[in-house]
Amino acid sequence: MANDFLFDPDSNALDRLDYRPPEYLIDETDLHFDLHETETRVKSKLTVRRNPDAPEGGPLMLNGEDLKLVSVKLDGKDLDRGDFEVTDKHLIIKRPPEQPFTLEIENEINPKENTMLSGLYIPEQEEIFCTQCEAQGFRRITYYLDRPDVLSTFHVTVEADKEKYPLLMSNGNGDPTKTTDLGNGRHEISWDDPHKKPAYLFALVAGDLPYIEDKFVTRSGREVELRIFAPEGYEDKIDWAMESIKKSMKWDEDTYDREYDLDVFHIVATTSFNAGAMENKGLNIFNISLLAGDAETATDDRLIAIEAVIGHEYFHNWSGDRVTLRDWFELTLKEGLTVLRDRQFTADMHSQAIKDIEDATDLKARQFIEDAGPTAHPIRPDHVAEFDNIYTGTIYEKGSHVLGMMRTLLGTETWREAMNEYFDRFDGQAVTCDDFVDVMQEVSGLDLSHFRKWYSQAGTPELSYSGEYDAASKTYRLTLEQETKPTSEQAEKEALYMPISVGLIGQDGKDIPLSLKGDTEAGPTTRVLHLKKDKQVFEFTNVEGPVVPSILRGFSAPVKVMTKASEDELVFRMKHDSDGYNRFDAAQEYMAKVVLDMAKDIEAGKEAKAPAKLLNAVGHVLSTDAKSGDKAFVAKMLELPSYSILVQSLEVVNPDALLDAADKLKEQILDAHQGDLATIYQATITPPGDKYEVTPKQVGRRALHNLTLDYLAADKSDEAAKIAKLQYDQATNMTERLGALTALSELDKPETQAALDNFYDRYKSNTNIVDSWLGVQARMDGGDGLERVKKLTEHEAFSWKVPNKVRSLVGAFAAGNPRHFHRKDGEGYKFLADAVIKLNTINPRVGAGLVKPLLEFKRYDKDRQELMLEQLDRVKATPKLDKGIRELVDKALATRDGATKKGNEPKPSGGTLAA
Ligand code: B3K
Ligand code: ZN
Repeated sequence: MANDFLFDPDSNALDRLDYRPPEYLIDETDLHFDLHETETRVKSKLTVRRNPDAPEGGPLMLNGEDLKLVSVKLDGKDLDRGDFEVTDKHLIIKRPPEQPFTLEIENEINPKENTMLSGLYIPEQEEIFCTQCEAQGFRRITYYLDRPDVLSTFHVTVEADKEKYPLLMSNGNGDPTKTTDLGNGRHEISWDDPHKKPAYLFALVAGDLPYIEDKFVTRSGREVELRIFAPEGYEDKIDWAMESIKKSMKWDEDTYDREYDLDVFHIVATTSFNAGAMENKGLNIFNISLLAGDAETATDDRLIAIEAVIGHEYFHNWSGDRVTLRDWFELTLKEGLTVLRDRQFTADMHSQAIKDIEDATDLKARQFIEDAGPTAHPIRPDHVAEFDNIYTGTIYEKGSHVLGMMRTLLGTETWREAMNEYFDRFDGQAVTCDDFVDVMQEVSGLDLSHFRKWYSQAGTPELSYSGEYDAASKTYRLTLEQETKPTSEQAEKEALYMPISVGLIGQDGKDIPLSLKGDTEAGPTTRVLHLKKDKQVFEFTNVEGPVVPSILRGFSAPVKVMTKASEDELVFRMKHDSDGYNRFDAAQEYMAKVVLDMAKDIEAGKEAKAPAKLLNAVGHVLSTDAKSGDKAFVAKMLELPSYSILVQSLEVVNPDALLDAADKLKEQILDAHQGDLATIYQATITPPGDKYEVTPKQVGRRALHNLTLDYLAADKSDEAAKIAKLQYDQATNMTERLGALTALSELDKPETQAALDNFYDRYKSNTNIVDSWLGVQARMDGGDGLERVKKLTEHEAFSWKVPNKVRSLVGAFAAGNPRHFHRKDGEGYKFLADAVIKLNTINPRVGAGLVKPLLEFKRYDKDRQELMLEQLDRVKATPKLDKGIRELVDKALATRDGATKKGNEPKPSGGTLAA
């Protein structure tokens, strides 16, 4: 099939290695939109020529889906019926001329009925037109070569009703208010984008949207008009977004030498959007949840996320737009890289240690699960049926960590130099991950051939270590071992090349300077070891006494540490590790061990008690760090490991026992440290008159305040409900108010429902806050959780057509309420399957995202497995099942009878801490 990847008829998947360059190129794309809600007319005029690099010259197969073709002309003449063919996927021009030609196509679309929110659509309850074209939405607008390696210059004219749609926008330079009146109640405007781009970066917006304006002057002096548009009622909540865009522009100049390249930068927010946001050239479109927010209406975490996503989409202007990708298999080229850039940005704006902790925790909770399950894929996958299915933790987050390792290997300065070379060399081109690594290799002079294996091998490498101290020779031999278990579609694994950052902590709690055998002088106290083989030994010299190893500092590689350190060692590292991430990790590891042990006791009908050693270690954090230290860090140290992390260490998960164990641990920590927790809670109250700021100091204070409240509420006492209610009533910001509401939601008290009702009444006009309200209730542990969620699907605040609502309620329930989702009667599973089946016709992209918790059936007992499989079978039997949902369900069902996952065997650490 010309112009398309080949289909494998058996798997219905596309193959990366079947890539062929396009046979035709489109130099100019002239689009005219005559916007009408149910009948929009699209006229396109394409300047087409044969691709000299692929001179086969077969038929021209333009992609098109859900389009009504009106006419097609070649070089100004109507094409004869016999010269073209229309299928449900293509418009085929059978015998295109050898010489360049123009193709004029007219077609009709129905934006109002477009509930898939892909292509041109009218969002539910909004009177605007907007678009989403990545990955393959442009073909739902008009017939086109809808592939990222066809780059074209776009000229776009938009015509619409003048009253209803005063602002008309597309990519490029211009002022959306300066339209031409057409005299018949309609008006129009033209947009020219000087930068060639693939169709997935096309955007169009029309509507009557309030906006704010500002300016940014780039470092070479270009003045850029910044405008942010939001639905009515949100225009006073986008100042933080405006600050964020200015910070992003400056940061990318300072850190990556990247300057903005148009005279305007527009951002539009909508309430119905499949993704978080989209990096369309010069016209980013955002999900309202990641754009609107201020102190009163968004939490600290949300504001930092808004800043990060604004940064992310802006950074795509270079890593994605100016240098784009050859095909969708290469998605991590732009996404992994842009996530790495936004992670650096957030760390620079706030705190490196907290960012390291959050990113590592997120990777473990989401991506490690993916790697261990039926949809495991490498960061550059080889077979994909639905490209929208690969917007995953693997391609985004793991991809960013792979690049982070490359940066570690190159060093900061060489990385910057190599990145500049990458952007310069490939500006205006569609390239691959191999092109990227070639540049890194060339500029650094390093041999990265082995490192490239990260792009093709799926699965989480498991890292083990053991140390041996020899007092006579004062040497410490550290053995590092790696192993990657087979993943669902890849049995054979090889050793990977990874930087392992280590330190050795002396008995006095201080890091020792590290010299490796052969060094002439003592090195720094943290060193990066290059692990390339299954097993390697590193010998440290001049080690004066026993040490405790601190391995994988700063989470230097996206791997799972398998070695189980002794409890004494964990406590020691909780107190002394100079690496923030590893100190936190020691606390997590210890708490995870305790929760898992307690869960076993609960299952065995025994009393579940946390060891005094852990309670004392927590006490140490509370009494020492909370007073002197960084509050954000203390809050992290006290966070219990999440359910999705805990399940990864279990052969068979018993959700109730696990959740009860975590509750009990919290209660016992409260019991042991009520005084300290209450003191810290009081000490972290916002001082009267304090001006709200998103600074590490304030954010840390509020995080610790909410966390201590959460502990204080662990005994479910009336007293705790009173404290939470008081915090709820007196809160001056959303962080504290939502923290209080969450604490109340975990208590079954009269205050609980009262606060929930009050919260809804107070904020019902703010769609984002209503999402938080749905989310809190979706996760509630007490009462009949499923019944509550079912009822909420009938609430005026809920709509199946709005992705944010579905995710906040149904998605949060399935992924964040294990007790009720995993009900023994299978009703939780049935509810989710019903939702997926419903969404199959409304918005299958959202349905595919929702189905994932069911794919995890292997982690549960036989009875639950059967119930989950029954629902997967039901989804599979849905008539006209979307190919994206089918791909995921098929992958899971293919592992139905396979062997169950191997348990993770703990290994001793070989730390030499004297007891
Ligand atoms: N590139 C978009 C995601 C598009 C999602 C398509 N299913 C946002 C981002 O990663 O920046
Ligand atoms: Zn992105």
